[in-house]
Amino acid sequence: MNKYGYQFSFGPWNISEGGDPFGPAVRPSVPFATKLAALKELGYDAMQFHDDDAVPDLHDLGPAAIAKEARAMRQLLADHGLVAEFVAPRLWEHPSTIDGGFTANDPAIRTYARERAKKTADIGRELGTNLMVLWLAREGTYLREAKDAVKATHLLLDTVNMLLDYDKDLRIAIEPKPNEPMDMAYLPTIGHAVAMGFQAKDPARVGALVESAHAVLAGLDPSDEMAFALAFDKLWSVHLNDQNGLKFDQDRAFGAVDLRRAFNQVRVLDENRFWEKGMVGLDVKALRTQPADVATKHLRNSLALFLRLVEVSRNLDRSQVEALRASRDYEELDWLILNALTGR
Ligand code: GLO
Ligand code: MG
Repeated sequence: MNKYGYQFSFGPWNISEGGDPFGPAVRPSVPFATKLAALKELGYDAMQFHDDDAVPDLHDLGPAAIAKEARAMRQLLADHGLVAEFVAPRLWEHPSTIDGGFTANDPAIRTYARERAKKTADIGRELGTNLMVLWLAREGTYLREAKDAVKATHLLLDTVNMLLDYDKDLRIAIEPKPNEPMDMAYLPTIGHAVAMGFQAKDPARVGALVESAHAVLAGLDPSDEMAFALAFDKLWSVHLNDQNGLKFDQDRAFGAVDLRRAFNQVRVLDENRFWEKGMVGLDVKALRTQPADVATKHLRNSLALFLRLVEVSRNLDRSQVEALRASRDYEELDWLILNALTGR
């Protein structure tokens, strides 16, 4: 915890080997224990998990063994003074889920996906977190005719309701992304996620996670996406990072591409006391060019930049901002912000 009250998190996938679709890993894989130590050293407070980050062999284990492994992970975190922020079902790698899980055309695969998500909820309970993130990676299509989109929407809603029934303490944060790996995802924006939540059987337990890069890929501004969720008290976590235009999902260090866009995300979060609502996750990836011994600097930079931008936001002359809004002198407001961002 820092003096501003924010808690920071990342996931084991944020210290990676640098493989991309065109080339193999270029750094050795880092053992989980080393990642945990790095998390602490870098000033972070919590780890984010996929179900199989916490329980790698979950496919081969029964409920009791899964619970035991998850409890051991919770203890390991506690030994480092850390906690788990959330757990997410990794439904995009298994051979069964090539065409999605919850929205697959094959009912047997839908059953697999739902059963796996229930295991994820069990793991979360043992890890000491009731927050489940649903990044619905393959719940979409490459071609529109491949699935029935109305049915798919109902299948997603049924899945959310099933999970809410299964675990009465569970809170679900939907992490939308418009594309990649699919051409088109069924829940591409925060509006979609929030609508799904309001339609669910217990709307108070369904919220959203905004990832900066995903909003940019949807052609939207991440701070406005965050604001929309905040307006309905639905923003339960964020994945801050950066993205250079409409390309592949880059997961660049926070603020590395567009400082002003980063500033506005921090401003919106801070103005709405986000530190009381959720953790600040940094879903950032080291560049493939980064040598192995310096491959956590993206995490260092992202956290430090967030805190600097909190200061910039808090030091803004609010009465001047109000006056410039009132007089519609947005050129002067522009200058005020640019001065703040350049340390004047
Ligand atoms: C990929 C997503 C991914 C999720 C993570 C948690 O584009 O951002 O990193 O956030 O798997 O579900
Ligand atoms: Mg993410």
